[in-house]
Amino acid sequence: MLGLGVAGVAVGASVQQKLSSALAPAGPIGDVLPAAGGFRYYTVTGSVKKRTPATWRMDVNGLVNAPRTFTMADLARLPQTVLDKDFQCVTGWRVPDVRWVGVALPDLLQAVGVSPAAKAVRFSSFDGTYTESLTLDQARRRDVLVATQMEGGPVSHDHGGPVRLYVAPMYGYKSLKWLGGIELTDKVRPGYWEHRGYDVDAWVGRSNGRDDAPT
Ligand SMILES: Nc1nc2c(c(=O)[nH]1)N[C@H]1C(S)=C(S)[C@@H](COP(=O)(O)O)O[C@H]1N2
Ligand SMILES: [Mo]
Repeated sequence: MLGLGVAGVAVGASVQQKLSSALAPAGPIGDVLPAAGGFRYYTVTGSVKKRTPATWRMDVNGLVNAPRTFTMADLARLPQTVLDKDFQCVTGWRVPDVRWVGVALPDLLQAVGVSPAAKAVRFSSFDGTYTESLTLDQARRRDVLVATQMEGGPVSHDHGGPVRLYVAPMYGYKSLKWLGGIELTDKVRPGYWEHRGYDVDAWVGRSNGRDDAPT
C-alpha cells in the first residue's frame, strides 16, 4: 500500500487531477463544482456501443467529388498533424496543453474533393444522436482535426474513440465524439447543442454559449 501511495505522489498533481475529475459524474453535480483542471466525460446518449479500430468506418459524402468510406488504415495513410492545445468546455472546465494527433480536416476534404456548391460541413456521431457543424472556411483550418490520438495514446472509448473531432479554436461541444460521418452541405445545419441554444460559432474567448448550460 505504501508503495502505491508513493507512486501516486510521483505521478504528479496534474495527472491525479485529470484522473479524479474524469471519474466524477458528468451531470449537474460535476458542473457546479469549481473546474478541477481535468476532463469530464460527456455523452448526451448514455452508454455508446463500442467500435474498435478494426470495425470503425466513416462515410464522407454529400457535396463531394468522390464519396468514400474511410477505415482507420485509410486515415493512417493521410498526412498526420500534431497539435498541443487546450480543451475548454463552455461550462468552465479547461484542460491545458493536450496533445492531439490525427488528420487535419482540410487534408481529409482534399482526399474526397469538395464540390463548388459546398458551404458547410455536418458531422454525425455513431452514438446515433449527436451532430455538429462548421462552415467550410472553419473546416479548412489546420487546427481542426479528425483525431485518432489524444494525450499520447489512442482516443479512448469514453473520450469518443476510436475517432473524434477536435476543433481547437472552439468550445468543447464542437469536438464531436464517436465520429461516424461527415457530410458536405450547402448551408450550416445547426448541431445538437445549437438546437438547444448554444451559438453556432463557438469561438473560445468571444462571448457565446449560455449562462444556464445544462452540461
Ligand atoms: N457524441 C458526443 N460528442 C460530444 C458530446 C456528447 O455529449 N456527445 N459532448 C460535447 C461536449 S459539451 C464536450 S465539453 C466534449 C467533452 O469531451 P470529453 O467527454 O472527451 O471530455 O465533448 C463534446 N462532444
Ligand atoms: Mo462542453
